[in-house]
Amino acid sequence: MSFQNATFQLACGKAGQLPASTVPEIVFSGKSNVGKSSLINKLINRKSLARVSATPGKTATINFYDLKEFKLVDLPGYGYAKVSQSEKARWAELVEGYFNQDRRFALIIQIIDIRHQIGANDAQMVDYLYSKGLPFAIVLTKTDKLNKTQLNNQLQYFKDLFSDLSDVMLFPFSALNGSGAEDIREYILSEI
Ligand SMILES: Nc1nc2c(ncn2[C@@H]2O[C@H](COP(=O)(O)OP(=O)(O)O)[C@@H](O)[C@H]2O)c(=O)[nH]1
Ligand SMILES: [Mg+2]
Repeated sequence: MSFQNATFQLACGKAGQLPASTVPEIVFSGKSNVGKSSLINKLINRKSLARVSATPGKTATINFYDLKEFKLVDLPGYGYAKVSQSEKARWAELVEGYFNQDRRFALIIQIIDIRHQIGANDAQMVDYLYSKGLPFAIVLTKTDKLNKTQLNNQLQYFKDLFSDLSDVMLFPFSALNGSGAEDIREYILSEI
């Protein structure tokens, strides 16, 4: 199994149109603009297979990337303030519709910006994953934006925050310099 030769499979905007789950799925969840697409591109060594956007709130589809033995699934981002009520409802229907299906959820990667305190939406998402008994790990992204002291402080903050979730892994990561990518790849392969 490897991260080579990923292909884009499809973008799906409706839960009823999701493709059947045939192989294990690695799911990427997080706030708009947190760096989901950048993480996916780094893991598969591609510059821009997953679309990286400077404007948050655009991707309201679930995107599937095919790696033969498993799939990477890019969920639409949440928490973008300018999104309408009806767009929010559509997001919830799509994401809950996805998680309520009988699928092969190998690992959910919850991505959080390491620079800030956890947002209400992020905490809610972690609670949701936990309460559904889904296997998940946390990736703390944009580490390149902090100096060493800030980085250690934020790592400790998140370790303390998630200390109740004893077996949940935390991975610091930077899409800019790639640090953390190999650990995340290894962990994903160990969970498939
Ligand atoms: N410095 C830095 N910028 C990042 C990192 N990850 C993502 N970005 C930037 O954050 C913005 C949003 O990234 P994107 O991957 O599109 O986020 P998504 O909306 O969660 O898919 C883009 O401008 C990226 O270049 C990172 O680790 N370090
Ligand atoms: Mg994206």
